[in-house]
Amino acid sequence: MGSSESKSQKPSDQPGCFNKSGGKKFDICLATLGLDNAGKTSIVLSLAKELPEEGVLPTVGFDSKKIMLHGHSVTLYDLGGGTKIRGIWKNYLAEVHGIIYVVDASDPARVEESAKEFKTICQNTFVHYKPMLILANKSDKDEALSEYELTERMDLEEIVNVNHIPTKIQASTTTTKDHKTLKEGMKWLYSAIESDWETLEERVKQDILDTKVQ
Ligand SMILES: Nc1nc2c(ncn2[C@@H]2O[C@H](COP(=O)(O)OP(=O)(O)OP(=O)(O)O)[C@@H](O)[C@H]2O)c(=O)[nH]1
Ligand SMILES: [Mg+2]
Repeated sequence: MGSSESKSQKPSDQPGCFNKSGGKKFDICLATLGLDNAGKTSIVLSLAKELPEEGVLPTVGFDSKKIMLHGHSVTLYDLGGGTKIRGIWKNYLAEVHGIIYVVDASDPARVEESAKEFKTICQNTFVHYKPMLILANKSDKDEALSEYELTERMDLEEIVNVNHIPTKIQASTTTTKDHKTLKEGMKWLYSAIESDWETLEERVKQDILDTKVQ
């Protein structure tokens, strides 16, 4: 199945919904960013339990998927990472509560390029104070850099600290059936968003208004 088949969906803004545990239901919106071939679509489809065995096609533009996480609705924006598409990333930053930044850890030759795009994203004011999960993807490959190596090579700590971005880096792979590493990363991202929900929700509403007056 090609990634272009999934339909675009925007988060619902219906108030007053409750999850199974009786708590208020969040409509979380996340953007998945990173260079082409990093594994973004594979990750989104893995989380949606829809990863086809035959693999995925490069994303041309924008796709999205809706999943349930801890009883909350999560819309995952899957943005193409090709050089001609990266320019659209910034158009989605205002409306997201958090970001998943995917790096192909098995491709050291492109780490510098990924670090450059990462820095540009982090410097965008719509991203400041929003939780960011960095996935060091393709960790199943022998040549994959470790979380520590990527942190050093991409100067991650300095960039996220300067821009006030709560961050976790997690080695991940879409090749295991249980998707344990992805679930671990998402657990952290969900907790970070949940613990700051009221502020993030207000912030996103304001950021969306700000984009309209710009
Ligand atoms: N070995 C391995 N390969 C992976 C993994 N995740 C994705 N891939 C492969 O990497 C290639 C690119 O994956 P995509 O999910 O299309 O990458 P993308 O980041 O969405 O790329 P664009 O849509 O072009 O931006 C595909 O051949 C995937 O099968 C992983 O964890 N391990
Ligand atoms: Mg893709």
